[in-house]
Amino acid sequence: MLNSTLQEYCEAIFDTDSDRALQIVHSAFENGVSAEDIVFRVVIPSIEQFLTALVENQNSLAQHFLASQVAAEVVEEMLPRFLQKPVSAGQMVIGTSPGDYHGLGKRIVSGCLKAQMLGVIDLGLNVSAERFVDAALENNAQIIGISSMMVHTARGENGCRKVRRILQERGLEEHIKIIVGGAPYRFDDQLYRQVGADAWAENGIVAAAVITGLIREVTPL
Ligand code: B12
Repeated sequence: MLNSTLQEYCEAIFDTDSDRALQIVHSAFENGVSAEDIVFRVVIPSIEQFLTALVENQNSLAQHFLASQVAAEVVEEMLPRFLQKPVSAGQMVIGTSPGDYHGLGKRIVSGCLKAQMLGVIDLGLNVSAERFVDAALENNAQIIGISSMMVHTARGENGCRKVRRILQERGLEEHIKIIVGGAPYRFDDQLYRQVGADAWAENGIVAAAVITGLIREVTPL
């Protein structure tokens, strides 16, 4: 049953038919598949499949985008139906760096992370360094995620570098970690260090593992 649900669900995403994808998980749930199995054995494997296919140029960005957005929606719907109350892996805020209006990558990453039990608060586009830090404190987030698609917004003084300075000045470095992502970091895998981030990740699946590691290093406030 689970294998056929996964296959039908992936086919619906492949056809970019989100209504059908949702219908498939709803009918599986009504037919006795647990909320846990829907999340961990259908939705997350589907994102992994679409990401692998994207890397191998076998599907499109639209399909990957849809896979992560539908995943986030299903997870939000299924969480209250878990038999055991799910443990949140942690909390993060995410946004694009000042001057950067490329929001698509951030939305995909957020969808993937929500599907993997991380609380994600999306601060939107063109987020100032002060706002990143204030929002992290307001929401008890251990992680600040900064998305930059342009070289100057990744390297610039007002983005990650400034977030790092503020964390230093306010004595928050042990409590809040920074992860960055976006094309400039893919082209130079040491850039994250130069701009003062704690880590980078090339996509949402890798990001979930990296973030879980960072959260272990955080001292709670
Ligand atoms: C779509 C696009 C746009 C759209 C953005 C629409 C939107 N709502 O997002 C529009 C048309 C608005 C746009 C505008 C501009 N763009 Co543009 N744009 C692109 C394009 C074609 C694709 C970007 C994209 O969405 N990629 C797909 C996503 C899924 O990939 P991604 O963002 O890398 O995200 C993945 C990972 O990086 C990672 N990730 C992303 N964020 C994060 C965050 C964290 C925390 C983590 C862990 C991981 C992570 O996970 C994601 C999912 O797998 C790129 C070229 C390209 N092929 O990359 C140019 C590009 C980024 N744009 C560019 C430029 C120059 C501009 C403009 C200045 C053009 C102009 N003259 O007006 C403006 C700037 C606007 C601004 N101030 O931001 C340049 C940047 C050059 C550079 N080296 O700096 C590029 C590279 C094009 C080029 N070759 O010249 N653009």
